[in-house]
Amino acid sequence: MELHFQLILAFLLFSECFIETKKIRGVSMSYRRLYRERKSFLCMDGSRLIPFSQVNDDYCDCADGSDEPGTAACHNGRFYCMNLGFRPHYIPSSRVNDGICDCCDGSDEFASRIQCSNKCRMLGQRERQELEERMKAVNEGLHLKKQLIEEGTLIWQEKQTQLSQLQKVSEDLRIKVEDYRKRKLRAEAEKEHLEEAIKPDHNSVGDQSQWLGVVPHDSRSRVDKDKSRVIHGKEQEEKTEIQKGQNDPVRTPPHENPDKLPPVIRAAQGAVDSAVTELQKVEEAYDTVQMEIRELKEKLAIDYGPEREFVFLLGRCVQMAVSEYTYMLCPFSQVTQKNNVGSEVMLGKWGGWHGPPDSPYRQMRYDDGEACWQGPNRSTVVSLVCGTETDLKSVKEPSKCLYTMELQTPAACSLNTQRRSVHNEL
Ligand code: MAN
Repeated sequence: MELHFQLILAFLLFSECFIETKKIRGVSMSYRRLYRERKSFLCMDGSRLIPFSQVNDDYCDCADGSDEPGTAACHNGRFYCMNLGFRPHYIPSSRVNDGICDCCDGSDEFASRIQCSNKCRMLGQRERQELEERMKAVNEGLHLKKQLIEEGTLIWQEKQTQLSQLQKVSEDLRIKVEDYRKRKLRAEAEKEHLEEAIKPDHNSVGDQSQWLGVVPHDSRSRVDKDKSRVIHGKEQEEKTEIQKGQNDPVRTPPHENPDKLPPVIRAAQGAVDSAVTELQKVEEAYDTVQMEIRELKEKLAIDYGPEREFVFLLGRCVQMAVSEYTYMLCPFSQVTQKNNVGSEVMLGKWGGWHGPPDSPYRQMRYDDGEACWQGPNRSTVVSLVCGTETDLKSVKEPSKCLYTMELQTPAACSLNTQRRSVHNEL
């Protein structure tokens, strides 16, 4: 009799347990208290109060599907996989008992034709191992980042020194340019003066258009009308030639025909020419230095991160081959795409940081690339991820002429990366 009683008690306890399990299947611990009420159940959206027996009875009573967490009855229901040893998560309750194991603990297939083995432990172990490796990589990345910051500081100082040197050179060249301009003006004035001095005497009769011939540089003051008549021999012939030329209606002006100029004018012209050449040279040098200063200032004005951890990327390029193209990213400069016959297309010029407001350095933007046929101008967004190497990880063209790249670099590692990794896991 006593045994009989004990059997009945055991059966009742088992049934109770079974009912409890059935009722609360597919519900997370935090929501379980809402399903403890035995008499009635209030739909989670508060829309209906139903008898508790209608919970998980395979009929959808609540509009939000909350009465059927453990069956596929509601189209919008969700089933909670506890996945002990791995990560708990929700699946749409339509997947319950559909013959596919969705929860790693197999709990979604409790009345299914298939048997799901519990893979949670194995998945958890694998994930923990991956996490450990990732954490190791982040730590190594953080260590490398320190070196990159030091490298960047040196590069930055070098650039600053370069700038002040260039500014000094530029100032010297500016003085030189002024000096050479004066030299040129002097040479021109001297030549003009000489030309004036030996110009044919238009007032004198007979000798009207004669050049006055060889006049020593320092004796030009002595040149006068009288001397213009004292011309002999070869010189006389020369002047006659010039005379002829001057009377010719389409004659070449004397300064464009240097061979026919009097030697003194020729010498003066030579002085002007060399002053012009010298001036051009220093002006060119000055312009080049100005351009270099402008470029350097532009580079120094770029934001290289809070610790200038990205300075080291200046002047470096990384590339990756994807199908028939080779993509090249030159940070803070441009992105290009070369096809297999060697023609190159520009996919964007440095356009600034593009990450979300709380972490702007997570993305770079390169805009205004070459025009795309029936599409926008090409542009590229580069996402920076923490890694122990500085290299491209992926290149994609998710929509026509809009490219995305993943650049891994220790410079992108931060304690936040570390926290994010942990947070995303278990
Ligand atoms: C080239 C490449 C492609 C791009 C097409 C658009 O083939 O730049 O990436 O999609 O042009 O016409």
